[in-house]
Amino acid sequence: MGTKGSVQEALIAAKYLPDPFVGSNEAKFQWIENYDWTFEATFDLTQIDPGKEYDLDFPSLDTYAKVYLNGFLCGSGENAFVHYQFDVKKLLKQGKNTVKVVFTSPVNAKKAEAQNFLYPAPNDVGSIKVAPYCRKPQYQFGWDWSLRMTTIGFWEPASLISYENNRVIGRNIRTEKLTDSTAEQSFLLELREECSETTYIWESVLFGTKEVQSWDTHVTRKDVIKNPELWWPRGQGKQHLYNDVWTLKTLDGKVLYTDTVTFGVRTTELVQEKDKWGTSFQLIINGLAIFCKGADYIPDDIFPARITDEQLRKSVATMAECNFNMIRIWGGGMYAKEEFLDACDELGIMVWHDFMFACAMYPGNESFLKNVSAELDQQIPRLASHPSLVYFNGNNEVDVAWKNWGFQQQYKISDAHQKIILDDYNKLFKELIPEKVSYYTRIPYVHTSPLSNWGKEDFYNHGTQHYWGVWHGKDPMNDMTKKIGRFNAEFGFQSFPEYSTLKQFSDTSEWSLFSATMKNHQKSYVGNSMIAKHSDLLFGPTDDFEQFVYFSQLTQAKAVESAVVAHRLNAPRCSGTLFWQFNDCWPAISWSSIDYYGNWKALNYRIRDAYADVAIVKDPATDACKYFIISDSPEGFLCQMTCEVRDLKGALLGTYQCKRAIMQGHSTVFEQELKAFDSINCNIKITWTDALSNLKQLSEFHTIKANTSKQNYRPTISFELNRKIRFQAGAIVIETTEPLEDFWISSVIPGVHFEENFIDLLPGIHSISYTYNGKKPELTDFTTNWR
Ligand code: BMA
Repeated sequence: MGTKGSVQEALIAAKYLPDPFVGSNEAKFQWIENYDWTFEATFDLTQIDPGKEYDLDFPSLDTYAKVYLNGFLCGSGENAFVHYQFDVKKLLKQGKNTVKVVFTSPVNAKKAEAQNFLYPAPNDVGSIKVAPYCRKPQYQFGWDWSLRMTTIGFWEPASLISYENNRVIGRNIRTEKLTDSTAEQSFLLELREECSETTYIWESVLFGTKEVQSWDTHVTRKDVIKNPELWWPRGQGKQHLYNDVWTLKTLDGKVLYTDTVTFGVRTTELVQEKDKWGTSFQLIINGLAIFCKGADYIPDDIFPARITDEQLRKSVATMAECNFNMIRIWGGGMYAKEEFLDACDELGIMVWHDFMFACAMYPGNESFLKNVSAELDQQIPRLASHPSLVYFNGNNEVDVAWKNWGFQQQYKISDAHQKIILDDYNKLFKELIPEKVSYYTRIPYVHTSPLSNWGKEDFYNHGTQHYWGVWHGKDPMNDMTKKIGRFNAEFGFQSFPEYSTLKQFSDTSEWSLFSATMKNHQKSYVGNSMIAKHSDLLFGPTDDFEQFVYFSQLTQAKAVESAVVAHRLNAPRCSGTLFWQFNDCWPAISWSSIDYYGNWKALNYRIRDAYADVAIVKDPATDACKYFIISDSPEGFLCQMTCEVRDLKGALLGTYQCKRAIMQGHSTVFEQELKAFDSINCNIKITWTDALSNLKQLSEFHTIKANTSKQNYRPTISFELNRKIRFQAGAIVIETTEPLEDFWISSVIPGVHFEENFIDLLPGIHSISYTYNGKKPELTDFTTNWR
């Protein structure tokens, strides 16, 4: 015990199978899911205390498992989202003990049910679609950005836990009521054993000691905080967190539990009202309407056991660095881990959490609902105890799929079966889940996202929207700036990852859109032709694969950046923008803004600027030289701005100044002054002060015609030598006599991160800082692209 992982990872570690990410190795793993597997481990116990209880504790069993201790069955699992505890007191031995976990493969476990009655599951690429029946991350059955890898094993290590009488296995913290001067908080501890009407002593450093009565498996207390300090989303105030220490004791003084507890005080509401545009979807935190900015989050790895707490914290730190205030945990993956949510609490990232159902229809029979209930009873209170968790969503695209994807005809579903499927939907997403959510929390819940499909004009006026008209439809790229929902929970465009990532899974001889390896790493049916179509339109066709990779990133950045800017400019009609998708679960061609190895694509750099709380942005919908200042800052401020216009050789063409009182929302800057430059190539540099009086700067090219004079030109690249040496950091100097548009510097060595990238450089000397976490890069390790 003490280890974690899956059959698949064990076979890789034993060198029986190769790295599934490389080439088309994925195919070599597919047989595994058709077999049942047994794990065995031993541990020594020097002593068994007869006065104590003993549990075999499995934070995760993935998925269909029977657990034996010393040859006797002690428990079983059927839901990878449930934390299992099995009472093993009677089975333990002094000395050597043997634990055996026998896994039935997810396919074997569910194929009879799946063959019997069909629930459409278009992303499941297996021959028998078992995904809807399996309470296991749905992306592992195949997705349009994921390989198929149905892991069998443990995401976390198992352990043996001993305790006296009872122990605490969960908690629930919530703000019941908030006024200007008080917050009413309720706190709950969940006990391992039922113990109705037992009296306990609950000590709290913040609130004092109380005698509390248990009911069922719960003990609760209510306390009032006077003049509470609130938890706010990033940009709207501080993320105040209260730290407490709780101890639960029996009346005769035995300690059942003692732990530090961190919580925040906030309220969260969702307004969905008819208004002059249609139907709103506005999140209100502590009484204040918030414009939500962020992305959709998928699991960081196809192998859940590999995801480290450090990685989760780093992801959240990057979100904060990129000015997100929200992240959506998408329903085809896994429930967020504590480390992830702790980081969101600390950094003010609001969490929109889907329940784990996506793009398929799901059963609603008694045993399925019972299984889901076990997951809800654990996950809802755990998740909801975090102040960052502000919204629960029933599923990803299940409702929209049923109504619009043509399942009924495609799968020839009889009327009677259609009725069953729809009833099942209602039982799960309109009865069971909302009942559980309102039982445990005050957090708003809606049964699905999106509430409105993309397509017809009026659809964009109501509730949540996943706009896929450019990728899955034939809409022109510019529609990203026009088809604006009331809350845009998904929209995106794919790109290729950078060269160092491509090298991890392909040989340079395979660097073509048509190689088997490249095709296997593109899982969307739309394929690379959609990237090529828009890239060709924006940047011209190219036969050079490496240049295409670069263009693909610029195309993606342009698509998504223009959308989020349009969404922000559309506030308050529009109240949120979450692009698809933040991360990757393997090195792939996908919608991600950060690749599997953590490298930032062009999109991620652009998003950081576009999401700034106070941002200067160019009009995304036209080619005009028109700039807006957008502020999410809760307070107004006075802004002093200067604009310099130069030709692309650097000669000054004009200087303009203005002072503006900036209120929340947006206003136009330098529109009249810049009209004269609409149809010429120039560089626009705007310098201004933000709400905190920081000096900020935007400098970019406004190019109408491509500059072809630099085709064979090479700038000089060197290391900056006079810089104070920081640990694992450096700077690159770029000396150029030509203007370099969208200048990209990347490293063939993994782990190098550039502070800025994909930037416009006028002739002159520029420097870009970088950090590295592996081998120190040499000059020859850097690759550059520009236009
Ligand atoms: C959305 C998501 C995912 C999918 C993406 C791209 O619908 O919810 O299911 O990966 O589109 O097609």
